[in-house]
Amino acid sequence: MYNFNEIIDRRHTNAMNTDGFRDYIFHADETMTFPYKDEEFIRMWVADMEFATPDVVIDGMRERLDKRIFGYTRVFEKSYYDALADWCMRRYGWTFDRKELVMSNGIIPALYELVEYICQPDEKVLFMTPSYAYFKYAADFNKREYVCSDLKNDEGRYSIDFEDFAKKAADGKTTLFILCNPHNPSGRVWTEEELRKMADIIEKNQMWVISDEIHCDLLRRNQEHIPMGKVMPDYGRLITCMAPSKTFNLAGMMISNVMIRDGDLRNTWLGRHYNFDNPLSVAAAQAAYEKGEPWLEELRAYLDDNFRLVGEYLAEHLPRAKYRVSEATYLAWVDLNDYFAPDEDLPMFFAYKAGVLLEGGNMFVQNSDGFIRLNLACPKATLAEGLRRICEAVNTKHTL
Ligand code: LCS
Repeated sequence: MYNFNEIIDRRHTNAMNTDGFRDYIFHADETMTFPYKDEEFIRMWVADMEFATPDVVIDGMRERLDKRIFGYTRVFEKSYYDALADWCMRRYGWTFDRKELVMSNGIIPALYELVEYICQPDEKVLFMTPSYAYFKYAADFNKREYVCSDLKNDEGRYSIDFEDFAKKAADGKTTLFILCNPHNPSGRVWTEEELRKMADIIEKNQMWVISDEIHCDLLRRNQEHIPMGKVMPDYGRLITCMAPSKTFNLAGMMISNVMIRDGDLRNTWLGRHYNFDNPLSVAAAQAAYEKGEPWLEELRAYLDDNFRLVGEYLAEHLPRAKYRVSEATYLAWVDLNDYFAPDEDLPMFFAYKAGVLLEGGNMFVQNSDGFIRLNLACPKATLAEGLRRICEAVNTKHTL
């Protein structure tokens, strides 16, 4: 039994979570002050966890440390591929050829590169909104236009507007679709039927697809993840991204897997990418895939429980909040439109009035006004205090 209730002090670790929020959420520097000291905040924002990385992963890094030399490193050994391919086969009934696998320091750096390699300057990138904002930033960075297809929201359950998606995909200049499965921030796990419908549209228009499956290991226990690679087994223009970073709280180790089917695109990548990996990260990722599964199963049970607790607390204390348990991720997506005007700055409100750091509103490109996103990957005591503060701040606002 792992102890997910332990509260771990993250100060003085150069953590984005503790020290980077002024810049990331508020575009401000250290002169920005709050009624709370930094260490008094309940932090429910950036997508990393308050839980320790599993011991088996730390041991993997330790074994690598003991080898004492940390020279230039790349994933050469087949054992890394075997660990990841076995993981995918065991959990998703899917596999990929070894030659397709390239490594990246992150999915985001990979997106920044792939958009450039795939899209000509006058071509456009399509994704679904609300969206993790870095999909847009990947287009902006490369000076490519982007096109959004708004998801439909029916009482908190999101679905794809296939008519709109098909129309936008049919534009000959829209050559790349970035799929987020499971979807951040809605928490949806796209079903086989939804994936097949998307696949038909993609195939008809011969679009490139980057399937960002970074959250796929973090499913609620009643859910099943289907890789797009399984739905489109013979489609060459598919890139699949997976990583141990979310699953095992290794984001700072900066290692992720990119499976590129198309040989020409892969050659472009290999020719232009800075192809080195951090030796400790390789050891950590391999140990995670080989030995991390029991820890992950306990983590999932803990997260399921946190999602249940949020539902119960909101139903009692903020009954007009719309909330559904996310099908995957550790991120809850809560509709507070009954309490706030659409243009209110929710991260600012909750930082000042509640001492809670969270993301929300226009941080998700579009189609997200009045929503907050809560990171539930924290000990129950932290979660309880965060919820208490959030609900109290909203209820106080409404009695003023
Ligand atoms: N793709 C998605 C869908 C994500 O949610 C994230 C992290 C990444 C990629 C980042 O990948 P990396 O470059 O670290 O491999 N999501 C975050 C979020 O929503 N807030 O903080 C990070």
